[in-house]
Amino acid sequence: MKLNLKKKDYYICPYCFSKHDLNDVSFICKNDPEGCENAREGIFLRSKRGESKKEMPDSIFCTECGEKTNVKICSTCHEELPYAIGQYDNLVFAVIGAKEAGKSHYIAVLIDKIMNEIGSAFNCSLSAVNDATIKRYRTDFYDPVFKRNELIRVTRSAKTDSSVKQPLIYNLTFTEQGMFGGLFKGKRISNVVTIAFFDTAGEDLDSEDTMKAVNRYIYNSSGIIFLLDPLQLENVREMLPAGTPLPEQNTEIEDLLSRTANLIRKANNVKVDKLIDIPVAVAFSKIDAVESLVDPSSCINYSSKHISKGSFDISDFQDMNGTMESLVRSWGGENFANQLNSNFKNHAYFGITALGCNPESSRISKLRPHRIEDPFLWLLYEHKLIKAEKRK
Ligand SMILES: Nc1nc2c(ncn2[C@@H]2O[C@H](COP(=O)(O)OP(=O)(O)OP(=O)(O)O)[C@@H](O)[C@H]2O)c(=O)[nH]1
Ligand SMILES: [Mg+2]
Ligand SMILES: [Zn+2]
Ligand SMILES: [Zn+2]
Repeated sequence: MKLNLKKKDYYICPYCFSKHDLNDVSFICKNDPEGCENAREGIFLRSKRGESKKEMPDSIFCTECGEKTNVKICSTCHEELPYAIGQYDNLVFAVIGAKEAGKSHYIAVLIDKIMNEIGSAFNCSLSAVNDATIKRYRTDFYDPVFKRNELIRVTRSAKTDSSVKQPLIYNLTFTEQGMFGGLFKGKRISNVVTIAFFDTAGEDLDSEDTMKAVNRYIYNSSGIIFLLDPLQLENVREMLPAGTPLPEQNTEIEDLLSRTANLIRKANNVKVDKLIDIPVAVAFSKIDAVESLVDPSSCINYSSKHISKGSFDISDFQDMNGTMESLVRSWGGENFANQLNSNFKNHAYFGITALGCNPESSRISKLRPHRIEDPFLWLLYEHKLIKAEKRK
């Protein structure tokens, strides 16, 4: 199967998540500031009007010094755009979930997994587009979990902590082996996808009129990973053995889902009788904590084979999706499942755990992530970025 990717005719800025026509881009001159006033003052250079909206200009000539510049910036927030923007695809995967659903730990472990295992299995590599991403991933995500075996602290509201507003931005570069007996020597780049992860604070999702960037992050996304803590489900709380430590109950899961759906409908003008076409991966986090409620022979307990096969394993995916959906319904999530059906065209259920253990007093005793890659790989598969293994 040839993977065929149709380039979009717009781009989403991975910093402010605004949507732009491809020609709606600015540049800055990177010439020696001594010799050019535009470079010295950081003047934004606009590309010529009248160009096709479907074409992003590669470069322009500085109006002051005449040098060519290819340093693109977003014309809304003026952040420097990743080099691949406009040439290839750019995707924003939104990770959302209520307070304490497990978003920060999920992102911490997923990025590591993509860098170390998904990369070699799927011929791709993940690289941060800027130093801010490298630094923030290290300090806020990697170091606590992998180096110090500590829990990540609660994500503070972006209203009080501005570093939260800085998304983690990566280029996922896919390479292909040379074909036709060495016509292309070695590997060549077949696609570059810019992926932004924005670790929101659960509390920023608690009201519909939350900050604009969070809203744009959701309604302009190309895929949503909706994390749910099974320990928030009423039936699960009752079924677990007495004495099991339970988190405080917070936002009802179907409230967050309906707010998300309403937000997307309003912003993208999707009528109530139409379904939203952003794929939604509903991922039950902390699946380790409900192990006693899951049949030991269930696929949930086995590792997925996507990575070892180097392709998306459809039969495993279908087993997981079906098993998880019926569990959700039997755990009292009937209404949630129905709402998901009546709002989103394309959705699937997953069961994952970032930690694989119940942390004791802020320490991660043994880090054992399980099935953490499944929802992400499903979204890549839905975007035709990776191939599937057919059901036999
Ligand atoms: N058993 C188990 N507990 C987990 C797992 N992941 C997270 N937790 C627990 O859930 C708590 C919240 O996880 P976070 O990743 O901080 O949740 P969040 O969604 O980022 O929360 P906010 O930042 O408040 O929105 C952690 O402090 C852990 O106690 C997991 O895989 N298994
Ligand atoms: Mg968090
Ligand atoms: Zn210049
Ligand atoms: Zn921007």
